[in-house]
Amino acid sequence: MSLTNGHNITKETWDAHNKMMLEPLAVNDSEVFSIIKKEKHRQTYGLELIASENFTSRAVLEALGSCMNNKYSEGYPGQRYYGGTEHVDELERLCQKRALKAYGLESEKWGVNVQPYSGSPANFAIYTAIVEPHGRIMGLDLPDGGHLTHGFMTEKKKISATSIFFESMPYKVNPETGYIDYNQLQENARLFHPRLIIAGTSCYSRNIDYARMRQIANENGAYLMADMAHISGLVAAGVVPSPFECCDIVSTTTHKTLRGCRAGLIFFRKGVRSVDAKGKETMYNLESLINQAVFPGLQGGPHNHAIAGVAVALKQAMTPEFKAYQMQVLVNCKAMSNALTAHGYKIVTGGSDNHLILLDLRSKATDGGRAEKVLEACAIACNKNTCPGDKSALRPSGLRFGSPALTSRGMVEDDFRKVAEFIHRGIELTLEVQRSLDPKAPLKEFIQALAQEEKFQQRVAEIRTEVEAFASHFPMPGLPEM
Ligand code: DSN
Repeated sequence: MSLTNGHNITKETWDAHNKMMLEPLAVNDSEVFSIIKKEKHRQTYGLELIASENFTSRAVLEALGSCMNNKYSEGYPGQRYYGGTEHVDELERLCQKRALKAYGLESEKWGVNVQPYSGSPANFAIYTAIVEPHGRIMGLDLPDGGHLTHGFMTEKKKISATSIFFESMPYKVNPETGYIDYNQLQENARLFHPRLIIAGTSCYSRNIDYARMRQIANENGAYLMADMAHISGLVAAGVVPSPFECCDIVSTTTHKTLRGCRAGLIFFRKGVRSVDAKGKETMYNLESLINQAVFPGLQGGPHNHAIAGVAVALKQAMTPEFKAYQMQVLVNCKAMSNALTAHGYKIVTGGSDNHLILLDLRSKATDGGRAEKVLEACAIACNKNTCPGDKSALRPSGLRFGSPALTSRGMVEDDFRKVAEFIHRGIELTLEVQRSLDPKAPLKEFIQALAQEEKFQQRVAEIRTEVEAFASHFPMPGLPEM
């Protein structure tokens, strides 16, 4: 036995270790490699309609998979707790500069923190920075299209930490129209006196009236924050209204319409916040509060590989090609919405100003959960969602569809009309399965019938084969093999 050192490690073991460190994934871990290959196949041969998803570019994935992953750099550029940070400093500064430029912001008036790991930590950092423990926040209720981190709780339970550590009073959409009920928000804000109002959504197909929300925030001396996660790519391209004009703070994820890797950003205002009747100025002090809340308040070392990926995505977001893409996202969504309306479906609010639609299945005597399962079996990925006025979040009656991911594969309006046709066939099959069962049969029984009855499996196979043949014509962005 030839030993290499005093730890009883043989030369063979040490050589094997060194070889392991250089092996490609396919050789080193065929189990993980094969799962990734299966997921790649699912993405390539399926129709990805989840409104919050996208296919990022090869360049972003290369940056994400780079040696930037290896570096610790707690702190901020120029003030780190580790040595060897000269290149991550350069990277983080570049990412900050690009983030401001992508949204047309001047560095005297706005700053940005590019370290949040994703949207949920970004939002929690904002509340930690400016809302005292048990201070009051108002966000759009989750069943009405808001996000968990906008203070979600049910009658029985505080679900999100944002409703445990802060006092949350949600606002709602009008159950008839599906539009945000700004009048009700205004009335409730006058009683609740929130410290922070959140203008942001994860399932809302219309533009937000930021000016109206600014006015409501001003009446109460509240901060106005936008969570533009869903629409941040559309905002960067200038094809939907920008929240920056009216808001004090803007948070976003970077992997939805913005099409980067998974991460988060927080933009905050700098300079003069308000001027009173005597001309006395009050200044913003958001920069240090937010930076401290992100690090060291909530996070440790920034994910420098993610910052690299975000920087690349932001560069792409400033190109004419990106603007063309976002314009196509909008028209594709409208084409899908119109085609589904022509098939007799009800779309909440009657259509869409952005990248997503919410289909209301209440008039079809089925629900989102069942339809989602059938569509999934047919290689169409979307998600069940509550519709305004739904009595129970446990049986949501809607399906949410978004156009960003398939538009990244080059699809245009005609392709989305074809996609709508596939969705329609999947929902028709859902109704057939449902008709074969007791109307009160639980979801489990529905799934069993779908999986076990030959006639249903045959129909699934027919649709799936056509979906896969159709999807395979469109190129898949990203790394060729992964
Ligand atoms: N979970 C995301 C969505 O699907 O909308 C939001 O973070």
